[in-house]
Amino acid sequence: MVTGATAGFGRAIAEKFAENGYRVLITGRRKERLLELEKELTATGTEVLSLNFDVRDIAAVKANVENLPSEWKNIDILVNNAGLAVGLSHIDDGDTDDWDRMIDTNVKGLLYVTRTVSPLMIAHGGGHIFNISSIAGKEVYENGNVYCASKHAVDALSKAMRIDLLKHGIKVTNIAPGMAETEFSIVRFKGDREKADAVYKGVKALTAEDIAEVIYFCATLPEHVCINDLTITPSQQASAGYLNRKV
Ligand code: NDP
Ligand code: 8X3
Repeated sequence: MVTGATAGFGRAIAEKFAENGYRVLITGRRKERLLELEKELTATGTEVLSLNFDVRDIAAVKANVENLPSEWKNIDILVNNAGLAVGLSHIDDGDTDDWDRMIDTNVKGLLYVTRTVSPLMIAHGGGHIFNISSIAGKEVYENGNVYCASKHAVDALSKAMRIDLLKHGIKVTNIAPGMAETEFSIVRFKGDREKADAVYKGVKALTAEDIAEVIYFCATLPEHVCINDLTITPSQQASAGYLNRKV
């Protein structure tokens, strides 16, 4: 099960697992994109189920997961990927609606999905949860305040989940990507493509496929091996603020 599979990492992760013969359950808010991906993946011969809901809506999360057909309830891998950054401003100047969107999606949405899916994993004797945090969950940078706080929360929740779910045989892997070119910056800059493109100027950024590759690797290691935490950056990035741009 991959949340936020209509774009970026989520889409690439769904494609990677589908091409390797996994049944995939994809979610997102944009129904047309979900149906388009469902069609694409189904054509490869894999079984796909798409669920159209907003992770911020606990009633919708519950209704969708609890009403899964029984043959889809044995979720063994959950990728908590749905998330976003909205806005980039100093704390004294931030838009509180943007803050709500980030906290509600990145933290509360991830919690709602985990709260609903983890009992299904426990019932089936184990599983593997991937939480997509960020380099922003390891460091903070100017203007990143609330987004960084939300991703630090994901980092903390990965550690907490690993402890709480240990006895149930559920592995938890925290993934902390650096700069990756997806729709992320377009969303952060509210549709301003010029600003979004400038983020990646002179850098060969990570691709969604790079992240999918890493997650697939972690998910297919032997049962007794759990990668707890991975920070992944482009070779031209040393930390959130240090980039060797070649322009
Ligand atoms: P994209 O904008 O390309 O994709 C984001 C996905 O999240 C979309 O499928 C979107 O689907 C989904 N999503 C957003 N809000 C919600 C919601 N409320 N309910 C359900 N789905 C939602 O960005 P990325 O692929 O880059 O981002 C994926 C994750 O990776 C995020 O958590 C992001 O914070 C994190 N990340 C990204 C990095 C980057 O540089 N790109 C680096 C580090 C971490 P829809 O709009 O259809 O609902
Ligand atoms: C996205 C990476 O550096 O823009 O999480 O916060 S960054």
